[in-house]
Amino acid sequence: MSRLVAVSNRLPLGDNPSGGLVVALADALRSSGGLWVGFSGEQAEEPADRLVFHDGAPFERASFDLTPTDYEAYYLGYSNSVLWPVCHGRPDLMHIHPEELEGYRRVNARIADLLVPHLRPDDRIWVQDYHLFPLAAELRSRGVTARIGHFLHIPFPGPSDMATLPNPDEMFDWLSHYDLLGFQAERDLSNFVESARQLARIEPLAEGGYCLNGQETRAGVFPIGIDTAAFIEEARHAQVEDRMRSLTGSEIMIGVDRLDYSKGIPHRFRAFQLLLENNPDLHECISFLQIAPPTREEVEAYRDIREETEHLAGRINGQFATVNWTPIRFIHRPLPRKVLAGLYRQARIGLVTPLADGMNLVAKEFVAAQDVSDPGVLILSRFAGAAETMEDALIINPHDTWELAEAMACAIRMTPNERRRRHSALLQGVIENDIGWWSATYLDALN
Ligand code: ADQ
Repeated sequence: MSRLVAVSNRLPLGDNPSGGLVVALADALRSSGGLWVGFSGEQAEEPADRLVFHDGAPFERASFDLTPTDYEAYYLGYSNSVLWPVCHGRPDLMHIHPEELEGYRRVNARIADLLVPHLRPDDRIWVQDYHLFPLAAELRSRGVTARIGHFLHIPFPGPSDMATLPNPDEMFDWLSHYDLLGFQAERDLSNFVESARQLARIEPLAEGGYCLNGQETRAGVFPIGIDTAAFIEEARHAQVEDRMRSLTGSEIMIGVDRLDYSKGIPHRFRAFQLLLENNPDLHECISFLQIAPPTREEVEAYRDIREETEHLAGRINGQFATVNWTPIRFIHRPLPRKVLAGLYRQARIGLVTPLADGMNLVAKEFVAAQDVSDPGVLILSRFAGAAETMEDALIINPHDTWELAEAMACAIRMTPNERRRRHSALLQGVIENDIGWWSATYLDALN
């Protein structure tokens, strides 16, 4: 079997890295004697001009540092202040700075320079996500002929959002150098084709093939999953922290997200407020636990969302709290996986209400963590990629506060039979399309 080379923005370091993508790639990398390359997370004024190799994993890992200027331009700038908002339908939050686009190009070119000496002609190279769109073009221009695939973890924009980028033409040129483009959902594949039809040159070929700007490529949908078996075990044995036990006096509704404007956290707070306004009988019977560690706080839009959510939670608690009951508990830090798994299992309702989301793994983790004899109910936004395959959730439009509040009430009152029927259908999908299935299916297609 030819060697797999994975490239992602961050290289998972530490002796025992966990997390879905790590598990998926680790399996595939281990069995092919593979190599994983990514950013170390360290900034240095004068980074080494070669990759630094790390021991401690059953495959090779190699990292590079970034200068503070490159980190700002490539990561905070073009990746997270241009591509992220545009791919999540928020071009109004985009900040275009030509020097940041230049930095994004420069970092991708540098990664190609660092990588080329370590490549073999029969490698399969798998590039992850929006930070690295130009990498295939950079590798090809250095003579690399190996197969190169890309997987996009976030949504692909439709033509009107795509047209707001400073460089839509260049984007399609970057994409055209991949042998395989992988998307999370059918929605993304059709956005890609429609955007390319309007903003570039694309002709369909046989079997998922396209001629994009004169280059042959293929595109397909590969919905990512979780390490379901491991998560089920984790939830079964979870020890919920003592200080969390006090919550169990009432039913718990849980939300778990990075604190990001795409996740629709204020929308769920407003719906919860409406639920409490319309259903005084539910006061003191239901608490909302929102776990949302801040991310990317150097970016202004992320500071704004933190302020907005804290303010809303404070207002709702002020309006409804009693001596015995705090309606919303808002935790701003990451929790260990096994604690999360236990909380999911205790919760009566899982709230996953993004305004846009590539897939959303929390929806799958919530389902995997439930006790099959008395499962909780998943409320899922139609704008999460997960909604395409998790039809037995209560599917809602997060912009419609009334509909969302109604779904919360319906979930609280749902009969055990109905909960079990929905959960068992959802669980089957989460088991069948797990993370191992995802990487195997993608790599099969790349082969
Ligand atoms: P994210 O935007 O990070 O991922 P998501 O898919 O929900 O979104 O994954 C988040 C992961 O972080 C989950 O495994 C979750 O358990 C964990 N997490 C979140 N909050 C946590 C907390 N407080 N403590 C501990 N862990 C926490 C991007 C895309 C998604 C896509 C994934 C994978 O935006 O749409 O599903 O990649 O492709």
